[in-house]
Amino acid sequence: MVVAEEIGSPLATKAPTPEPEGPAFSHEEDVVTEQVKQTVFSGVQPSGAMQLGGYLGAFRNWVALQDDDTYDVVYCIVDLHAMTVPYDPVEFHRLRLDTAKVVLALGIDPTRSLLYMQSQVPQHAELAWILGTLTPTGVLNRMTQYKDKIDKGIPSNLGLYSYPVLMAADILLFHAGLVPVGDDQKQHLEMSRDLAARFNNRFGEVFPIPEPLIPETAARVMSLAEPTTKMSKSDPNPKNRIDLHDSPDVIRKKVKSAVTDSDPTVRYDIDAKPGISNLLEIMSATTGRSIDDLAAEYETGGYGKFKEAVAEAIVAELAPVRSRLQELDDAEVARILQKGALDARTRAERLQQQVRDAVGLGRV
Ligand code: AQP
Repeated sequence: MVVAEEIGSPLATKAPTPEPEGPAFSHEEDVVTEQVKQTVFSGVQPSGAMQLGGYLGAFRNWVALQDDDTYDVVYCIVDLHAMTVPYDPVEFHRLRLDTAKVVLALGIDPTRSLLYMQSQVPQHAELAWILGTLTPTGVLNRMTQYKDKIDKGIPSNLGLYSYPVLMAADILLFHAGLVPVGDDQKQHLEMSRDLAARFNNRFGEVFPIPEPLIPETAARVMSLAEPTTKMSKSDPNPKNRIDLHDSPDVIRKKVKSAVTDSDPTVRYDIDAKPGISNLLEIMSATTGRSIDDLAAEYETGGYGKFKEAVAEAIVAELAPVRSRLQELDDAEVARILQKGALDARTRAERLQQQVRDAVGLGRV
């Protein structure tokens, strides 16, 4: 994981100076430019309404990296991943568009970021197949997210089992060197690094070894009602999370009912006070103030006053996203995605040809 100075977001940790990795391709004109930028890749599943955990763990960094012109940024709605758990096709269609809309409302600007839908770029699936031939099943058997989902009763299937291989393909397809993600994706990222190295060892240097970019604060935001489990958009209880669509009043109600403990002191102690520690992390990430500073201010004032302050910090942080969401219309979002898919396919095809040549699948 890379850690260095800030890059615009109070959460962001920064990669070392980007290393040249060959020419960068402009996704707008499909021409080779002289500029050498490090590629950033990240994705979000359209598996539910986007939530505060993903926002603090990953999406704020998406925007910070876009706004830093040292980087060439590629963001993807990873809809193929979302098909690995049971879903309703009609609802899924709506969620795919809604997820893209929220990504745009976060501040992702399609003139500066390549934004597209994974299923519209078939090279993702092709590279996943090739990487799958390099993946020992023993490695997949150790993936905790797969085991957690099976333990929750999600039916096992090959797609869910090989999810991290497709994720590695997503990252490596555009030769990404930096991947902004939350802490829950650490193990999958490690596997992407391993697969890049295996590929390079076997077929020659093609892929950079990607680094995760994980924030120091709020890297794993916990559920409000069950603070020992991760806040998740597919959690069936909506009170467990703050959705990025939630109104200020709903946010206030959810924070007010967040589970805490019976000792009314506000202090950071993950084991003894997981609920309060989670709220402290959220407030620190949304205000930019340190946890120690916040704990000192709210230590003796009671939980009610502290929760009110946490809710107001979240409301203020999400206000710009909320107002941009109201301005975007579906037709404009669809147009952006169509253009993004076209640019992504062109760029992916060029890079994927290097992979085909390396593995012996070159043109005949
Ligand atoms: N609670 C969280 N804290 C910090 N980061 C988080 N992320 C998700 N939840 C938290 C990060 O958000 C990015 C997008 O994640 P995703 O939607 O593609 O998949 P996920 O990690 O599986 O997120 P969810 O909300 O838990 O989705 P479901 O419920 O569908 O499994 C990732 O970078 C993730 O780390």
